[in-house]
Amino acid sequence: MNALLNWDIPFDRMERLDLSGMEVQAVEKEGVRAWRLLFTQRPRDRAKAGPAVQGARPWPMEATEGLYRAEGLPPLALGEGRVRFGGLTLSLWGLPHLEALPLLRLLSDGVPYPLLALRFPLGAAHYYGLGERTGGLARRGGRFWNFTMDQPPRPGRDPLYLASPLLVRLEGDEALGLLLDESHPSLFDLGHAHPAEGRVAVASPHLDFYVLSGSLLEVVRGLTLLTGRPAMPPLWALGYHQCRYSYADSQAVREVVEAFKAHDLPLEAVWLDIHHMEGYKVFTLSPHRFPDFRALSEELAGEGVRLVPIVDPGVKVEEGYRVFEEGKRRGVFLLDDRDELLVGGVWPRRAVWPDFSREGPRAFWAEEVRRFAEENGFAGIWNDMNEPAVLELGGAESPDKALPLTARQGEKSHLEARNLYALGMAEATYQGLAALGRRPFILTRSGFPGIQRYAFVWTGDNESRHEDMALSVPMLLSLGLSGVPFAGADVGGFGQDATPELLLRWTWLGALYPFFRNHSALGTRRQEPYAFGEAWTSRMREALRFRYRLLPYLYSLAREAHEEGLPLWRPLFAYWPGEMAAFREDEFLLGEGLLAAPLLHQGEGVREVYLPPGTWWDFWAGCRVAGPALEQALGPLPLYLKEGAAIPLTEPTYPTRTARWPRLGFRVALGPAIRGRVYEDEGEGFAPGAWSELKGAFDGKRLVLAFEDRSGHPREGVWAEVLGVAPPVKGQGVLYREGRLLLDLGPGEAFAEWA
Ligand code: MIG
Repeated sequence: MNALLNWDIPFDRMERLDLSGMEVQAVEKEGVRAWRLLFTQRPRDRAKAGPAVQGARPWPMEATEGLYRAEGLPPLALGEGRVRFGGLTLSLWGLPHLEALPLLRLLSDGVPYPLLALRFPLGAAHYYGLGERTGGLARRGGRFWNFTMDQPPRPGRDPLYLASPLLVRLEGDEALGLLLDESHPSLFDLGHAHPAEGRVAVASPHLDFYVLSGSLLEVVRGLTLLTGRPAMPPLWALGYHQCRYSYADSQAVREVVEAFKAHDLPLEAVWLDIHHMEGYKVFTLSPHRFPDFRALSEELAGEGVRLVPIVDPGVKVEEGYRVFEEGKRRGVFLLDDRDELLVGGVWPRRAVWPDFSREGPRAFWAEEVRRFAEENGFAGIWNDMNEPAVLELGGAESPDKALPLTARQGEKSHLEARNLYALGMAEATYQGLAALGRRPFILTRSGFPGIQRYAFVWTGDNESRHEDMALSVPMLLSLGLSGVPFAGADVGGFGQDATPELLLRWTWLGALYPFFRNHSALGTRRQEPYAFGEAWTSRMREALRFRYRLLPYLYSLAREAHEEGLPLWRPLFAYWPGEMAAFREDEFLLGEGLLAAPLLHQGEGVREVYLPPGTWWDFWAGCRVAGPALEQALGPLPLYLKEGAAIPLTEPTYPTRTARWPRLGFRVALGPAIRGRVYEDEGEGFAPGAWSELKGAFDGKRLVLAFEDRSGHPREGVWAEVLGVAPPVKGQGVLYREGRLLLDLGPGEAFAEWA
């Protein structure tokens, strides 16, 4: 373990700092406003920008006697050594420099950084965010590092692959976001050292942070605007993905594709893990394993199946290897503190790492990505080991699998730039893929706030256990609250052997993951959805087909994430912060209208479901439940529609083509006001799309629905479907069969009446 993460920060020996060095600014970005506070000790840091926040402009403000006001922003007070904003009162602390020195040597091999900290009473609030963590959604009582590390998500482990110095505080129905815009390693102690106090420490010469307030989802929306909106994914990214470490040759890839076809299972992409390379050289293909690569990729393209290769950042040191030679010539690689190429061991025994903090290396990488994807017909790129993870340094195991923190990255040390490594790599990869004229699709393991601008995130090396599946629920919720809406865990589990029961449950849960990919490790039992015989395969097929039925809804939520930064998965307390029972981590909302209560435990055939206040409709059975209530539910995936929700569905067809659904069916949950919408476009490229809207009302007797179709494309049919109602006595465009009421919205409007 690196000295850094063992390090007990001596908060008790810190001194309070004078706030006169603190600059306050109101900032605005696309309608979102926040306060920025910047504490600097060196004049040159006053012009500091980023690394996460981009494009926020100063907003007019007034300051009188420590009181800062700006239109549309709650006031901020600065005085008596404290900053007050909303319910939060912060003070600023520092470690006297002399005292800090020995510790700092430990921390960073002598890089002379002071240590700054914020302290605040925790009060009665709840705390969330901080990205990818194990242990659950609630952060109170814990201690969390931001230091990207190749560490699999096991209980008690921290930090993991992704760094996210972004905290959300919720008190009653008022939320507050605190974004520490510093890439240096930081620690968030939320009542671990002292039960009543929050402490944020950062080993940096400056302390730059933003605060904003609103409802929980408004705060998330604001934080994602400051750090950048999530990229709009191509439709196929939301379909089903099959991966394994590794499908190691053309034959293996063809077998998988054939098997999916033979079993009538949907498949968007087959993923190529590290064995596709020649000698672990990135941007190469093994001519022995894939002698006919172009033919393979064209053949697959004909079947609508894409290929996504892994691209690790470690570049093999080998004379004559173009990427290495050219990169060296252009000075793109990280240097050690003596200005020599920094060499370490990863899959290639000797490798060097591009410095993605600089523009030149990013442009170099973008060009490699573009060429590699174009020549081989790759649809997206998978970035792994981008913490970056290093297995060996100078003949020994490297501490925390990290590069030396004194390594040079342009003007910065690796200590300062490490947390941003994956962000820079994703930016370069995005540029490379965008040059092909399609919507880039990137999957990354590491990241920092802002990563959502370029990539989906997966939670790394979990294991085939029910506990790991259950853990994925709070992990994905937390990523969503931290601004990363597109995320998934390896379905079926990466390490260890999956059982068919586990795989089936996980495949149903995965059908709701923003990113749905089955992946498993070298040497584990095969776990493709057809791996356990026909009886299981047909049950897996149901889950996969359900995913495809849900695509119009998921795609519309993806658009909402892109436009507003809202996560696809939302905790119940985002809407019912006043309900104690809503603070749970085994249920979630997909969008606003669909509540999921997955079966997460081994052998579990029935589970208890908490339904928040209001009326809920069982998605499958159509019966109605009045909340708040505890319900018993049966598998495979208990789902409930919120009163008034209208969820766009389609018939499962695969592989996906465009995000225009000629046959569209809204599943409607009766309620006084009914609302639903669907976003449609090419599913690819950059041409504008359109939102079409369903609106309606139900007064207990009469249901009226109107559909405003703005898609501009021909439909074969638009229907609304209502379950669990008696046959109506009157209506227009209605059809009733076995408890199902169908309303034909083709003409634009329909109604039904009951006696
Ligand atoms: O464990 O490339 O998290 O998904 O299959 C070694 C091999 C490195 C870690 C990734 C995993 C991937 C594997 N990689």
